[in-house]
Amino acid sequence: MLFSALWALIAGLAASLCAALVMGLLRVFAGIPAPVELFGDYTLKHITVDTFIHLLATFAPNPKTTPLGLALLGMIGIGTALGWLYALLVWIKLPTRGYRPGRREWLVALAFALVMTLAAVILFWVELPQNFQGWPFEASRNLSILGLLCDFVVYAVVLCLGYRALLPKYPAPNTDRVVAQRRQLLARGGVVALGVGAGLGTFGTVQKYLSNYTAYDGMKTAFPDHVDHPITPNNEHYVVTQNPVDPSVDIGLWRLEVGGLINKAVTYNYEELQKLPSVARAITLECIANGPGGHLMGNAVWHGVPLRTLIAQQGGTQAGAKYVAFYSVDGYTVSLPLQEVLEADALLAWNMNGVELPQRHGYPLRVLIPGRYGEENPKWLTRVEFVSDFVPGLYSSQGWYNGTLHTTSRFNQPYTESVIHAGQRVPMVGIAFAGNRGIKRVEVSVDGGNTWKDATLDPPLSKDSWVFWRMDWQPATAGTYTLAVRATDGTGDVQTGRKQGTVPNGSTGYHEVMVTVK
Ligand SMILES: Nc1nc2c(c(=O)[nH]1)N[C@H]1C(S)=C(S)[C@@H](COP(=O)(O)O)O[C@H]1N2
Ligand SMILES: [Mo]
Repeated sequence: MLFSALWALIAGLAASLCAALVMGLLRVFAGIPAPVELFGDYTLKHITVDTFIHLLATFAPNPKTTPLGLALLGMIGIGTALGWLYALLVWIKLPTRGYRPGRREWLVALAFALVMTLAAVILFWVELPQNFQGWPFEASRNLSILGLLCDFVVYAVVLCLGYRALLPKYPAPNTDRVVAQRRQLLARGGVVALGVGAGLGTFGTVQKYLSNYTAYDGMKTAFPDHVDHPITPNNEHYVVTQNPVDPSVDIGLWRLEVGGLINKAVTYNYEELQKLPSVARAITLECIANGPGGHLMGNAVWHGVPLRTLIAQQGGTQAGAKYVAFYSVDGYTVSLPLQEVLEADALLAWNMNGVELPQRHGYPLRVLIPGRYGEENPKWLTRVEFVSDFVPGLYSSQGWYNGTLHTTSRFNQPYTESVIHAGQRVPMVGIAFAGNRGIKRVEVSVDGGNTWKDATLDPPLSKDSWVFWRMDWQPATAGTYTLAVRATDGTGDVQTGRKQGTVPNGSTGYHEVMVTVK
């Protein structure tokens, strides 16, 4: 019993490593999400925003790779332990005869593969439609299921053959004892070699996977010399992504599908899509995690087809279409009230500042929803569905705010370290943003919010763009000053001074700068 348990664990480990190698290869070469990623996506949707923030801090500075690595080790651990369950179920009396697994062993192994696949498919059903090469929705779900089946079949086959090979045996009749012993040794060596090889192979594929790691996640918009360009250059635009490795879409495989409660469903390839009537518009994006004065905000000219145009082309939506759901190839899902999205004139863009969408900004297609935080502007779009009910996604499931973004404003200059002399003219400049509500007025205070004066506004690049404000200040006397700025949006609502952190509703409060006048 003790012996078979030991051999079972070794077989289980070799089988787990082989399965891990297959998972890695499928992920790296076919874009099929690895079970650990599916597990991660599933988990992230079943925790609250507070737990999420807590986990981010716990696993800092590698909040994505550490948990994924632990999940992989955990999976290998479970696979190893299951070798023992397998041994229990096949119940082979030792020593045994022959290297070929019997019927019962094959049946148990088959049952293992099927039960594991079924369990994963049921548990991860919502996460399955994702593929990092950009396969469409249904195809990607089928590929993910096929991938899981492959992983678990490989596990089961190696477990079955490996366990048999490892077990001590009666010498076969008419064989020399020495020959039999050598054969046994070779068989055991073979299983160990297979395990070691698969382990090394897994290590290699993990390295390859991590060579595309999204180290740029959370990158802020560049702010050289405390200046914001009216239009942020693409390579200086802030980036946020849920993925440890972003999709790298094969444009030949990719499609945009439009369906649900719409009169004519349609599928476009990249070329057909770009023939639709299109427009270009400056739209500012801001992450919900952007605090007062923060730089998780950028402005770009996006070019693509308005959702309205697309709907008109397809004969209009049907009664009962209350929400529009966007599905991305990385499994990211966002849904929004249709009415609001149409009023905001949402855009499906394939071009950013005059060039094809950069990979990290959602190549080949992303959605812009003016008035909403970045989290509701899906990248790598592949499917648009008109539906009667809200479809939950990652951040809405965690409990992040999903309403219109809060009005914000900030100073670019002066800043804390600015050298200011009494009597000198100091140009003050900054930006204000209220999504598609626009900015009507910006006021600046140089006395910590006691008195306010109007700044002048540059004409915005569009109704959805941030606005630059300016004002000159001539401090008469030396001392320390607290500068503050507040904006009034297009509806006449004044930005609130109430300080609120970014989690979970998005920050509010004025951007304040303390400066010293000499
Ligand atoms: N498919 C997909 N879309 C996504 C995300 C993502 O992880 N996957 N991240 C969102 C978040 S939280 C933000 S703030 C914006 C950032 O867009 P950017 O990287 O182009 O600036 O993309 C949003 N769209
Ligand atoms: Mo975000």
